[in-house]
Amino acid sequence: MPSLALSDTASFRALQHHSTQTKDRQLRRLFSQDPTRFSSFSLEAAGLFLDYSKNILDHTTLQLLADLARECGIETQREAMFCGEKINSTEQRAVLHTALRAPRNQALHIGEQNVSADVHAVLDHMNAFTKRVRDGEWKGYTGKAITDIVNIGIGGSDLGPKMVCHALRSYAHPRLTMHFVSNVDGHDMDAVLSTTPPDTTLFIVVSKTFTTLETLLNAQSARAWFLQQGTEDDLAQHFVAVSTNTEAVKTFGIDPANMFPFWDWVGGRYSVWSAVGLAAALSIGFEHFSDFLAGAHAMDEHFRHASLESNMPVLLGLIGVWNRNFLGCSSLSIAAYHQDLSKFPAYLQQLEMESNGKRVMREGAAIDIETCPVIWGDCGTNGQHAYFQLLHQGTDIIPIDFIAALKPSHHLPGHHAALLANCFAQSEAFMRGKTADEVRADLQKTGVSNDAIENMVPHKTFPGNRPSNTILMDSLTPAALGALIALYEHKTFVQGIVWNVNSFDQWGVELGKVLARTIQSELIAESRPENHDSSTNGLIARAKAATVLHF
Ligand code: G6Q
Repeated sequence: MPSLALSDTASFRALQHHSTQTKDRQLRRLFSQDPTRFSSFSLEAAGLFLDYSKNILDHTTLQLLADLARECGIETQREAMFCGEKINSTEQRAVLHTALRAPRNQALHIGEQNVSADVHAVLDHMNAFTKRVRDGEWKGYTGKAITDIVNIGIGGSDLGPKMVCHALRSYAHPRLTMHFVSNVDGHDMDAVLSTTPPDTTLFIVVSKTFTTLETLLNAQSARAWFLQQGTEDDLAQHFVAVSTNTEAVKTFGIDPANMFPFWDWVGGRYSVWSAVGLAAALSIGFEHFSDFLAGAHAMDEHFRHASLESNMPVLLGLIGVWNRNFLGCSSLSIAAYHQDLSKFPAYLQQLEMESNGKRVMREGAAIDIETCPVIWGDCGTNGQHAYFQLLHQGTDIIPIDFIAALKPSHHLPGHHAALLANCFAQSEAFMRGKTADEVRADLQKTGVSNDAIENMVPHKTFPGNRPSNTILMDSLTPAALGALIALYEHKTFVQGIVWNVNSFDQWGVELGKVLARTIQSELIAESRPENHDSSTNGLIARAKAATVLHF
């Protein structure tokens, strides 16, 4: 682990030198010079295929990046994570989401805790519970089977289960409609409560701390709504909790028998594998949820044991470092060519930006290079008709991760070939671009004048040389999704180690949890606020005047 600034390490300097020597490299030329480029720069692991040949790099770049990873101590840190060392240094916690998806016989103890026994006890509880709800044995207070499930949680207690339920909706139980309420904005809860029948709705209150304002307020509103029809005695059939905080769950009024625990060594954004994934397990069934865990475990095994040079998460992470720190790319776009992955970019946004959006090193000194790029994106082909323009011809170079499944989970003829054709055509276009001569030749065929052609050439020219990765899976199964998420989790870990940040704390999020408290009390109070700047005072006063009855 470097205690020096990263830019002072030998491997970082070697990469800087290499990047200045190779800065004019063109992907087009790299492909035409080496017909084996695709096979040289692609690999398979845990059911996923990664083509990274359309990045502006060569074998030397990769070797220098692997040297950097080694100099940063990636192998030691990786083992420290898997073994349960307290690598989350600011919170003094282990980081063990990998233990949540390890098989029952893979023993792990940390301190007094038998981690694998505890993890599998909760999984067994989830198995029994999901079976009862799905089979219709778990009844609402009028004796009818559950039809609607509302997951109340925010951030890591929402994005994971919501994304997984959506991604695996082709596996969903036909009787169960899944809802997710996260925002403190009452419109979110109101919209759900206006459609759900109280006697067949099950609420899962998901909060690691059970102190999060949004979640507790939403849970209280759901409880009050429920009690308009049901009684206090009926609550146990309609409210379950997922948390690390048993006392707060009891105080809220949820029977601890209906609580699914997890542990402080599970970070919110890494928690979908724990009981936080209960909504997903209810929707897709426990067997499929187990396949989802197994897919992630297969990626864990690959990440833990493969050499750095042939390790998919390591390569994805190091290519990201190359693009960010040596090619100056400040954002990464995720293009999921699968409608069921439409919530995946938002999930990755939290995973990467909350983990590595940091400006000090683990030891506390300021970092002297750039860290996490902005992560954003949407589904292909929709993005092509919106922001892809900027990706093709804008002034910034924005690398793209294309993600696609080779086989669809629908039977509509023609659609899947069109989808994949667009995915592959876009990555080709980003790589090749279109030269001025190619534009001229095209325009000449249309018979327009030379003057008109020259006017159009700059507008129709594409610089190309835009880096991209393409990740393919056979089809979007629970196992493939598990492997895909684990791939990005470990990629995030690799980058965190290289940038020497603590990827497992989130002080910026904690700040948000306290910031609004003062203003909320001022909004309700009689007096005018005076303790802020004139803008904040003015906004508060305006809100008080307009909406006093609703507070
Ligand atoms: C995730 C973050 C954050 C967290 C939410 C909800 O890594 O810590 O997104 O998940 O703030 O917190 P609770 O689960 O404690 O309600």
